[in-house]
Amino acid sequence: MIVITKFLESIVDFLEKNVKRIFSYPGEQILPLYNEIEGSSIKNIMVRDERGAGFMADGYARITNHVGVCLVTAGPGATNLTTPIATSYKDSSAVIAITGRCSRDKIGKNYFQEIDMSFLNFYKGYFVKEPNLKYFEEAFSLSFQNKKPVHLNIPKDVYGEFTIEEEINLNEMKDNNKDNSKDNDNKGNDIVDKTFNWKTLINENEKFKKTLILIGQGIYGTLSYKEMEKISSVLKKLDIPIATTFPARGIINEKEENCVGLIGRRGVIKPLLEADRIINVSSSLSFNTYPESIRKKLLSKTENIHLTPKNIDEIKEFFETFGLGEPWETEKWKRISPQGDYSTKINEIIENIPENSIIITDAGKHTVFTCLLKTCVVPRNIIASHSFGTMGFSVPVSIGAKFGTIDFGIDREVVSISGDGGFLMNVEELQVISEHNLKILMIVMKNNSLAEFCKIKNPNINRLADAFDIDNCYIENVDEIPQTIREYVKKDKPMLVVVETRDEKLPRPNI
Ligand SMILES: Cc1ncc(C[n+]2csc(CCOP(=O)(O)OP(=O)(O)O)c2C)c(N)n1
Ligand SMILES: [Mg+2]
Repeated sequence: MIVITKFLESIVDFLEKNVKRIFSYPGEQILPLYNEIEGSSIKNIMVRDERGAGFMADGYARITNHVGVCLVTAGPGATNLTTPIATSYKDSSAVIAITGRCSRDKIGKNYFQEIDMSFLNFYKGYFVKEPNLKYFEEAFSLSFQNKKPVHLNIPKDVYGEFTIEEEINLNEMKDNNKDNSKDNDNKGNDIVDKTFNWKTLINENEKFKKTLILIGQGIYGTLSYKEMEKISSVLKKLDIPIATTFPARGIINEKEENCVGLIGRRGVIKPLLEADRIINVSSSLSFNTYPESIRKKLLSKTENIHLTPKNIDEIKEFFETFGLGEPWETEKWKRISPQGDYSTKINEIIENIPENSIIITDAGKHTVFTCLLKTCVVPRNIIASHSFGTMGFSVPVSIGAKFGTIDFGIDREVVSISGDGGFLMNVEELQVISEHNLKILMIVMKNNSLAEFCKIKNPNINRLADAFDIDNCYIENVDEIPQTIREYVKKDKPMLVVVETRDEKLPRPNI
């Protein structure tokens, strides 16, 4: 029997099979899809600003290593998504952004909310010009495999048409697609992309006395969360020193003997300089990892391996073979000792939350202090906007990460650390935390300044939390931190802690 289905039902059926949850905000141009999802098995989280939807999808994707999906309307809904989608693009996070559009006959005719939305195609975007699920299949697969945001722009009238099941030539689909304008794989243009069989490298092992393995977050590939956690037990058995980029921290427990830890601008430099060969496994080698002044030199002794494993066995095979390289001693990354009031308080927070907490920072001084004070022991111990430095990131990304822990059975606390500037940027999403009683510990470091830029005046942040019916407290003294966190951990609800701090200069970056 041939079943003929309307495209709207086919989409929801596809989504039901592929995602547990989406983050959305309604509007005229997506209403058919929005309503159909409401009546489906997919959990629909209504945010309070589309930026929230994008950031939540990002947080969800980073902790689960699955895709995070957001759905917003045309025009202003889509423009509000630009910052989170750019953030997920720069940080390689698997976000699917679905946007609405007026019906096809009105496109380009100055219709209400009509605008070319290809600005969201930072990595890839599809204009869904006909009712074919291939667009969805291709978008989900690309985003999941390559850990990048992919945009689907759907005109309203397509929903009501019958689904076409015939194969589309995907290349043709791309070429014919006005809105599918960019195809950018985000490689630094000074990195020579050598795609070769890594097994040939092993034959050269004897030529090198000091091989450093450098790992980036690309190594999570399409592993399940449980497999991400297992990588450390594979790596710790190797004799060879292993360094990580910031997003990959915790991939090997930083307390392990052979773990060099964070290298680069905020990490150690010596191992990079001392190594006679660096095997870069799945890192994009940003300027934070290879700082400008030594970049050329480092690139000249780096072999790039783009390993995107589908399961832990692929990682085992690769590293066990490489473990044959010779052991050598080098400097390791060490956490700093807190100096002033700001770092002492951040340190006290880190010391008192569970070691495996998912800490989500914002952009500012607290980001750097958290990075320098935390020893990472598990993957995604710190989630930050590493490459885009986005203020307003922490609260909504924490919400997405929290929903990810719920959906994938990940038993870890979620702790958001923001500055008083960044916290106010997405404060409306406190409503989502309150409505869903999400157990997130929100810390606001109140130094009454925007980093080194300027002084600021703040509203009464505790009263703001009251307005959202969220438990909150105000701390001036570092001694109050342990007790406050102990009590929080026992409860099953969110809390906001405003920590008054004196300002403190940041340690200088390495180079
Ligand atoms: C959206 C956005 N706007 C501006 C900046 C530039 N910027 C980087 S850090 C910062 C100040 C952050 O202040 P706050 O959130 O209070 O954190 P603190 O440095 O005080 O810990 C600013 C304005 C940015 N990174 N992102
Ligand atoms: Mg501040």
